[in-house]
Amino acid sequence: MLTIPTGSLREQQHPLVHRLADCIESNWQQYLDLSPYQLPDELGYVEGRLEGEKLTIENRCYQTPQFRKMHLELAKIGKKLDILHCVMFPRPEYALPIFGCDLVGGKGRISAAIADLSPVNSDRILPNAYRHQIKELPVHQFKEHRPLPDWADIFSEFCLFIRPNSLEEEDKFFSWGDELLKIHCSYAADTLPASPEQQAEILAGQHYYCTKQQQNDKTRRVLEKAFGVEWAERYMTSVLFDLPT
Ligand code: BLA
Repeated sequence: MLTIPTGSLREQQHPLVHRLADCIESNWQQYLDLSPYQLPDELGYVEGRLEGEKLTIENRCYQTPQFRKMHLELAKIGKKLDILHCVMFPRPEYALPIFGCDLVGGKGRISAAIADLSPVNSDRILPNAYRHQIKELPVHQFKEHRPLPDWADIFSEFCLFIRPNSLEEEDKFFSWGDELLKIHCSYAADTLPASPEQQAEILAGQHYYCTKQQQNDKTRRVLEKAFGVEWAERYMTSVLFDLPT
């Protein structure tokens, strides 16, 4: 069994980032058979400067029989910005949705918390097993739901995008993310490959997902300011949202 290193950047980050990073990794360990995934060499751990602040990016990346790439990225810009980014890309042979989660915060509070299991089949509806389980989860109320931008038509009907308003809401978001991961990892661990026709459809759906995520200007702008336009383009298309082949 592969041991995930403990600690690191998250110890200096917002508590919700820290907890969710630990939670993601413990679900991965518990349900899936992890092996390392090699990111482009110089992009595993990155330091830069943004408006006089130190920017640190720490990437952890794994693969399993069902997942091509499971990526957890933590980033911190001085005291200004704290980021958790996580995407689990299934291998296109499997009819599995894409788990994605992003936490963005700064100056002690989280401004954006989003989590989804995004379907990539052509009807863009989650498999029944997922829909049944998600519908049985406790319904959490949040004071501030945030509107999704135009590129975000990739997300499911269950997508949660909020600004947490209290510790209690942070806890509720954390639990929701944990539940989604448990549903997803346990289902994925037992899933069998899809038919060849389905696989072509899945590949197209994953391409669509990645090209849409690459249109997130807010992510791009942060990276461009710290590392330049070309670096940001390469990072978004080869580390964050590389297209499956
Ligand atoms: C929003 N993402 C953001 C914001 C920033 C970043 C600064 C704006 C926060 C706000 O409006 O409060 C920045 N996110 C980053 C950076 C990285 C990152 C630099 O992950 C990586 C190094 N984004 C994802 C994933 C999802 C996602 C996996 O990476 C969803 C599953 C969504 N982020 C997402 C959405 C927004 C966002 C929907 C809001 C965009 C908008 O309002 O226009």
